[in-house]
Amino acid sequence: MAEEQVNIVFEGLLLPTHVHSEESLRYARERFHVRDDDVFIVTYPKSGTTWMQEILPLIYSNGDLTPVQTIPNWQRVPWLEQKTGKSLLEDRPSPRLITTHLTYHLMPKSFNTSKAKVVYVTRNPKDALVSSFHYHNLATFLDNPGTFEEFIQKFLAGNVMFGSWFDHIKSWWPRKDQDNILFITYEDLLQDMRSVLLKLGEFLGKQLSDDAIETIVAQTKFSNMRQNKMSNYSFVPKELMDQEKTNFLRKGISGDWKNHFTTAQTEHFNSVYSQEMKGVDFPFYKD
Ligand code: PPS
Repeated sequence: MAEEQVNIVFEGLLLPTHVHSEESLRYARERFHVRDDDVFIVTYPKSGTTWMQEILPLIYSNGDLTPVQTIPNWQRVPWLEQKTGKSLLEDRPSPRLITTHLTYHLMPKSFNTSKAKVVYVTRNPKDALVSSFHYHNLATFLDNPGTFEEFIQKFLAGNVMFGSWFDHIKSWWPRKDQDNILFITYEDLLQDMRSVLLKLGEFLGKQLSDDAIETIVAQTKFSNMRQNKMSNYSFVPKELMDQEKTNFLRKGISGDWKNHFTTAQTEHFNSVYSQEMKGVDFPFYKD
């Protein structure tokens, strides 16, 4: 596919045309009506979206596996800004669980005046970059990432899908103390899922039984999610995602960047990171 067909540019952000259109983005921004009991999963791509799309429905079902075993993740917690957003979300009964990769400034206009909740999942940007690089090699509807070095340059300049990681986090992080926003890190999910579940339960007003917690911890383990056809994208035709090359649920670890970055690339990334995050009170991922 020619480059201009692969992406559209919306408000300065590159977005794959396979799942986004000017119309779907305008709908999300201008006409989508946010309800007070909506819950958004907000992520920069490759930061733990699919994981949270498994966790939240299980919290809402108090550990009943039916939703995650019978409904594909993109229908279970649909993406607001994608072409399917309107049809999947508009008439859905409350409480709606909604996914978005949008920056704060591009959220629906009605979001600001609502009490809707946001679970923001962030991940070490070097690991998100590595995950995205492999994803670009896997998904034929994304542009060619070039070499790893070229992809680092594009990522640091924000010339990748959904734009700059720095702009994304800097748009949401200043809202961290709002009652309706909870920040979770991918690394916390890996390290201590139980504690995160308790935090999420409290934030969402859902008291989870001990049995439910045990079930959710087991079901959301990488090895189990990799087997779950409703979450591992195995329904997507090989022409769009050739999972014989690499799996969508690829490694599921923290620190894989160390297997990819040279010393010079790490130093360069860290120096751009410190410049971009100067004056931002964000305690993670400094090196
Ligand atoms: S997307 O395309 O934006 O929706 O991708 P996203 O789901 O945000 O990120 C994909 C990465 O998350 C990893 N993942 C997990 N890691 C650990 N445990 C669980 N359960 C899990 N589920 C998803 C997935 O493997 C991708 O990371 P990498 O580093 O590529 O493995």
